[in-house]
Amino acid sequence: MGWGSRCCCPGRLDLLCVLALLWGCLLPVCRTRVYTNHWAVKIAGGFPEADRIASKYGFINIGQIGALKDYYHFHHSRTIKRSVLSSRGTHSFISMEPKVEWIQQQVVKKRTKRDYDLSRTQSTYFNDPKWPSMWYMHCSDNTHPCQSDMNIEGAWKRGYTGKNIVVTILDDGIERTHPDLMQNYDALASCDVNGNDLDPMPRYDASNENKHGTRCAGEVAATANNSHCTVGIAFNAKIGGVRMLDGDVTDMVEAKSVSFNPQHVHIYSASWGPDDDGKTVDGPAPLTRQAFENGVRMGRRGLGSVFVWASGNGGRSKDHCSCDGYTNSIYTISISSTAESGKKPWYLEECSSTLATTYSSGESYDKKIITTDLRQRCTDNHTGTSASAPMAAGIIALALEANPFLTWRDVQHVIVRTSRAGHLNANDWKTNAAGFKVSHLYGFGLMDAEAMVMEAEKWTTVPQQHACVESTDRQIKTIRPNSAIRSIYKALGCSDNANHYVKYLEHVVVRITITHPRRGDLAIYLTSPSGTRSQLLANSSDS
Ligand SMILES: *[C@@H]1O[C@H](CO)[C@@H](O)[C@H](O)[C@H]1NC(C)=O
Ligand SMILES: *[C@@H]1O[C@H](CO)[C@@H](O)[C@H](O)[C@H]1NC(C)=O
Ligand SMILES: *[C@@H]1O[C@H](CO)[C@@H](O)[C@H](O)[C@H]1NC(C)=O
Ligand SMILES: [Ca+2]
Ligand SMILES: [Ca+2]
Repeated sequence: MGWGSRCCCPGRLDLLCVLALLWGCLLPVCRTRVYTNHWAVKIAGGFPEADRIASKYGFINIGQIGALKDYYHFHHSRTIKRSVLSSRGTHSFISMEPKVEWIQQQVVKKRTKRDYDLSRTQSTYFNDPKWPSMWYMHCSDNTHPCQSDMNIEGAWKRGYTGKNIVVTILDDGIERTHPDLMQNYDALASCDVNGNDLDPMPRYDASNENKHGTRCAGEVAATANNSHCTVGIAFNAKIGGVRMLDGDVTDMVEAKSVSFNPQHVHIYSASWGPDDDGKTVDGPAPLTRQAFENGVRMGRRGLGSVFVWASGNGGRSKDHCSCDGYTNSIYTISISSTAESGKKPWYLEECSSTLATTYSSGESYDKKIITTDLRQRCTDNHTGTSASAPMAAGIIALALEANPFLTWRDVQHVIVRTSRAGHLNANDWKTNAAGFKVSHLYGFGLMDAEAMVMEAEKWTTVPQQHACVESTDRQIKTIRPNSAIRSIYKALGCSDNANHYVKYLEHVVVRITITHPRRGDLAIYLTSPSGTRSQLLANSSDS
C-alpha cells in the first residue's frame, strides 16, 4: 500500500521512520475516504494550456498550487462537495489528455488544532498590561521563579527583536486588525487558502472556534510597549497568517500553505496535525511532501524555508509523535512542551523526532501562555504544544536576525547545540556520542534564545548534506506473539563507499512496512553504534 494512501484494510501498517540525531515514525489510517470537488492536476505548457484543458472538461482553473510549478488547482462545481465515491463523470476523461501528467481528486484529511479547551517584578519595562505576568519571558525574576530561563530578554539585550524576519502562522486565520498585531502584520506573508483570496481574517462565530491562529501569531510578534495586551518574542518581526484549517484540509490545501510565498516568508509555524488519538498513523501526501522538499531546497533564496511544528497533544491517549509524518519529517523542527515546574505536561507526546522544547501549560494550577486573542482581546490561557511551536518560531526569528544566512539545517544544528536539559523532568535523559543530552520527551531540551543568537552570530554553515541509502533484502519476517526480532537490519553507513561513508550523522530516515491489526502492540527501536537507543514506535496497552 502506498504511503499517501489513507484507505486501509484492517491490519496493514506502513512505517516511515525518521530521526534527526533522534528518531521517529509514521503509518496510515483506517478511515473512509471523503472526496471533494477539488482536483490537483499537473499540466506542462503553462497557465493558458491549463486553462484550456480546464474549460474543455468543465473545470475552473483556480491557479497554480502554491509554489509548485505546473501543478494547478481545478474546481468542478457540478460534483458534490463531499462524497465517499470518487467522481466519475465526463470530466473524469481529463486524465486521458496527453498534457495531463498527473491528476488527483482531493480527499479530506482530518487535521486537529493542538490546543485544548480550559475553561512579579521584571527587568525590562514595557507598558503592556500583560507584560508583568508573562512568566516564561522573565522567569528568573518571578516570586516563584521557573528554574530554567529561555533567555529571551538576553537576546533582546543583544539587539535582536526579529527585525526583517518574516513569520507566518499556518492555521485558521489571523486577526490582522488586532491592535497588537496590526503594526507587524505582513500582507505578503498572508493569504486565505480556504476562501481562495488574500485576506486571512478569521471567520467569527459564537464559540470563537477560529481563535487559534491569532493566538499563535501574538506569541511571535505582538507589538511591545504599545500599552496594549502582550509582548511577542520577536516583537519587531513581520507576522502573517495562512488561513487553511477552517475548511476541508486536503493535500492540496496543505501544499499551498507550506509553499506560500517561500521567497518572502522565512519561518512557517504550524500547530496542527493528524488526530492525536493513539491509533492514527498519517503524514504528508505527495503534493505536501514535494512542497516541503521544494521549500528546503529553494525557499529563502536557497537557504531553505524553516518549518516549525507542534509535536502533538496526544499524551493522554498515549499517542507517539513518531506516527505523525509532519512532526516526524526531517524538514520540520518538532517542538515539545514543558510546564512552568519543568514537569511533563499531561498532553506531551514522546518520540525521537522531537528537536527541542519551550514552555507551555501544565496542570490546571500551572501558569499558561499569555497572548493576543480573537476580537481584539488578550488571553492568559493559551495551552498545549500549540503554544510551544510559535514560541520556538519567535526564538528562531531572533537567531535568523542575528545571522540571516543560516540554512534550514544550520537552524537545526544551532538548536541542538544551545538547548538545555535544565530542570526538565524526564527519566530518559541520556548523553549521546556527540555529547548532547537528549530525551524522548524534550528532544535536546529547553530552547535558549540568547545562546541561540550568540551561536548564530559566529556560526559557519554546515557542509553539504550527503545521503547514504541502504535497504534490506526485503525478506518477509514474522514477529511471534510476545517476542522481538532483534537486529532486523544493521546499517553499514555506506562503509564500502570511500567518498561518502557516514562520518557525522545528522538525520536518519527509516522505512519499515509492518502488517498488524493494532499499533499499540508494536515497539520499534534503533540503536546507534555508540549505544544510544531511540524508540521509533512505543507500544501502549490502550491503543
Ligand atoms: C480564557 O481566556 C479568555 C480570554 O481572557 C476568557 O474569556 C476565558 O474565560 C478564559 N477561559 C478560562 C477557562 O479561563
Ligand atoms: C516603554 O515605554 C515607556 C514609556 O511609556 C518607556 O519609559 C520605556 O523605556 C519603554 N520601554 C522600552 C523597553 O523601550
Ligand atoms: C511494552 O512492552 C513491554 C514488553 O512486552 C512491556 O514490558 C511494557 O509494559 C509495554 N508498555 C506498555 C506501555 O504497554
Ligand atoms: Ca503589546
Ligand atoms: Ca500525535
